[in-house]
Amino acid sequence: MAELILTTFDWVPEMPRGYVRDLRVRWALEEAKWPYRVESVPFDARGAGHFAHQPFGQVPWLTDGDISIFESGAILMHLGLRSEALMPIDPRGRSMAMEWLFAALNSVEMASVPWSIFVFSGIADEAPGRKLLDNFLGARLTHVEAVLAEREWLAGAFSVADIVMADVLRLVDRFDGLAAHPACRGYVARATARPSFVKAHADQMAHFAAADGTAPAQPQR
Ligand SMILES: N[C@@H](CCC(=O)N[C@@H](CS)C(=O)NCC(=O)O)C(=O)O
Repeated sequence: MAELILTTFDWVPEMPRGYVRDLRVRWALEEAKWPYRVESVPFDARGAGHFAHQPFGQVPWLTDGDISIFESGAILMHLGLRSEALMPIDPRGRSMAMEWLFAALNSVEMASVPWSIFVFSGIADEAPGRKLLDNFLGARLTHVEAVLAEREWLAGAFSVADIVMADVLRLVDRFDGLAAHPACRGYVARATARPSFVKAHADQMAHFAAADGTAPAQPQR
């Protein structure tokens, strides 16, 4: 197997620490028990080399031999196709993992990110558009809640779909958006109690703390 190199920013402000999407990749690599190296690109000065790997100037991307792949979902799919610890190998289980991986990104995160930007920005509850976003996210969460009330993991065994869905829901939970969705909350708690998440989270915190000389914070959900 070629050396796996995960690239993230050298530093980010306090607020996104613990939530930068390289965490999804770290988590998957920990679950698969594959060694990897972390490289950094400047947060403040994004050069042509950065855009050559990630056309939006974002992170993360993964280098696997002569393959360089961006988008956390695509990276997890790339890894999942090579490890049963990340994706079932039977066709039914595999298609379930894939559909839920896309659902996490394209049905839930598409609602949760605009909502969390609104909430994080401190825009008043009665501001125009806020109700629309609350309802949009609430509808998606209602359906995920019904599914998670019935199963431990989305595709039978734990898979990359759970890494992405739990990470998406974790951000909503950070802003108290899961208060009315106990099954979603329980799922986030279950997923983030996994040793691989705890290590991935601690490693990300340490990575960013090293850049500004602060001590890493305690692991959080
Ligand atoms: N859809 C991308 C999103 C990547 C993304 O939003 N990365 C953030 C860090 S979590 C970033 O690089 N933000 C800096 C920016 O957008 O300029 C993925 O899942 O990989």
